[in-house]
Amino acid sequence: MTALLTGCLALPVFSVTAQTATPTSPTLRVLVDGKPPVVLDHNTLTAMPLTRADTPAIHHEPATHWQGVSLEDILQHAGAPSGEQLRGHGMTTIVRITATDHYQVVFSLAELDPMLGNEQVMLADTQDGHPIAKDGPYRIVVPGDKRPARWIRNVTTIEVINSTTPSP
Ligand SMILES: Nc1nc2c(c(=O)[nH]1)N[C@H]1C(S)=C(S)[C@@H](COP(=O)(O)O)O[C@H]1N2
Ligand SMILES: [Mo]
Repeated sequence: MTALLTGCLALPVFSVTAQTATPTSPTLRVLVDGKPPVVLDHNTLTAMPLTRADTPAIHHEPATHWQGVSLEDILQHAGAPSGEQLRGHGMTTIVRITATDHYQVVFSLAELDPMLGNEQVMLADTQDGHPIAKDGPYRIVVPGDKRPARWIRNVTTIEVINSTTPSP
């Protein structure tokens, strides 16, 4: 019994020690094929142009005011091609986003490009004026989607990958 109690008491102490060792400023990795990896911290993101969106109540999500930065701005910051540079094989380039629970979603680079699809997709870091807590610190919000399945929570990594298949 004493051994059992000691075991139970020791566990929380161990996990507190482990938590203090993790970084306090969460970072986001942006990996663009052929470019050096970019790690974005909170300060870099807040220096980028602010975007806002108001989304109505859909699915389980309440009506919400979001603030953050546009995904397109993040991709350009990390060196992804855009505008006139985005052509040919670039039409099969995908943007794959991964979360802490390994949920993943993809967009095409062309659907996000301001000269092509110009679809508004944001990386939100505040929800109704507060930092996104358990679903954050970063969540993708696609105000134009009819169902929030691509509103991936707890984003950790954004990858820009060419998905061209070899010719037969
Ligand atoms: N990280 C992560 N984000 C996620 C999901 C998930 O499983 N993991 N589910 C998605 C789906 S399918 C929906 S409908 C919305 C809302 O999910 P909820 O209904 O569980 O809040 O979040 C999306 N974002
Ligand atoms: Mo869903």
